Amino acid sequence: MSSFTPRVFSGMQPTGNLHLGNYLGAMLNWIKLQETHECIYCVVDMHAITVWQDPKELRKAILDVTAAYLACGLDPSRSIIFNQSQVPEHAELAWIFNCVARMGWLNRMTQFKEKAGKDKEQASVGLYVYPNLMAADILAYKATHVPVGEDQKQHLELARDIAGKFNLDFADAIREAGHEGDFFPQPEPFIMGPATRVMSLRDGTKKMSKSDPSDLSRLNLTDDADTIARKIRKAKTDADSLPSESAGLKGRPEADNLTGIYAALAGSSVDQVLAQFGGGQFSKLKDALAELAVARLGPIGQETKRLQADPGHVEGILADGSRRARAIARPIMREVRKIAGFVVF
Ligand code: AQP
Repeated sequence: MSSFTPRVFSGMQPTGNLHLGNYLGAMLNWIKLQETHECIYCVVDMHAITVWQDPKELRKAILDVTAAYLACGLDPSRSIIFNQSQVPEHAELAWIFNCVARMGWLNRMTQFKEKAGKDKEQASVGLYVYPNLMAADILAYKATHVPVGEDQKQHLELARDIAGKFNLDFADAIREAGHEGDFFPQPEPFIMGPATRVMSLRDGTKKMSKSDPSDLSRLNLTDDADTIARKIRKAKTDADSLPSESAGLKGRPEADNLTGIYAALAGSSVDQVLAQFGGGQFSKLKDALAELAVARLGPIGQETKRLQADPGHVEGILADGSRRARAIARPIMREVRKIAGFVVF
């Protein structure tokens, strides 16, 4: 049994509009966890600059993502909502973790390989050490649970390795500082629901992503009804009819993706969706999916736009959240400094 108080932490990058992948892979679980856990939700602006961001656009994107958080149902009276750069303990702990994590561990990270592409020499150093900052985001709050999409599983495993190595390397210092047992928890990933990896609407083998150059590849949470319906109509499919059981989705990434999306939006299972649409043409599923997506995402888009028109309100929520987040992170970081052997006044 862990002796750590359960605490949830997660974040999204302000690198563009939130999309259906962010919503189904992470946000739906964030919303649910507010009912049962203390939750801290961050707009990870320092992660965003690991690839170039125009400062003016970044500023707007931070407020837009916050507006989307609120429109989806995150409640600032229950959860802490803030932007990462307002709590300097994230960067400070990340430096300690840069010195704990091993090059060999980071060299295995597939997201760096994908994002850096062929020209690794030109990638920022920040992109390479991104997982160390992510470990610091979580552990600056001693968070125990991290709801994320499937793509973040490897980074979470690294965060666990970093926590473990810190606890081991500094075991004596942790004890001498008066802490019983481990200093950091081993954060658990929460990867839940029928759509933990939503794929591009144009290519069922590629993750739906903010940075895909084709807007047709994703449903943005701010798309209007016509755009949502058009994108679903144009979504790539294969030539066969839909199978009646989930085993029949093997090797059919587009069919798998569309049924998973439908199940997640309807709050049902893939088997239930196939019981309804199996044996039929894709067009039937697409019509129903367009209707469902408009019903679910339309109100979120409208509320996001309403909040975007009131940046003062959104900034106030971030300012308040940053104060509350810092009140938790500051004493934890002070202990880390002592444990590391720094002279602390
Ligand atoms: N396609 C996806 N399916 C399921 N979950 C997803 N997530 C992202 N894409 C999918 C989850 O959303 C959370 C926030 O992600 P992020 O914005 O911090 O980073 P990302 O994974 O890099 O998102 P993108 O859209 O792919 O951005 P770009 O294009 O900038 O790289 C995470 O929990 C993630 O798992």
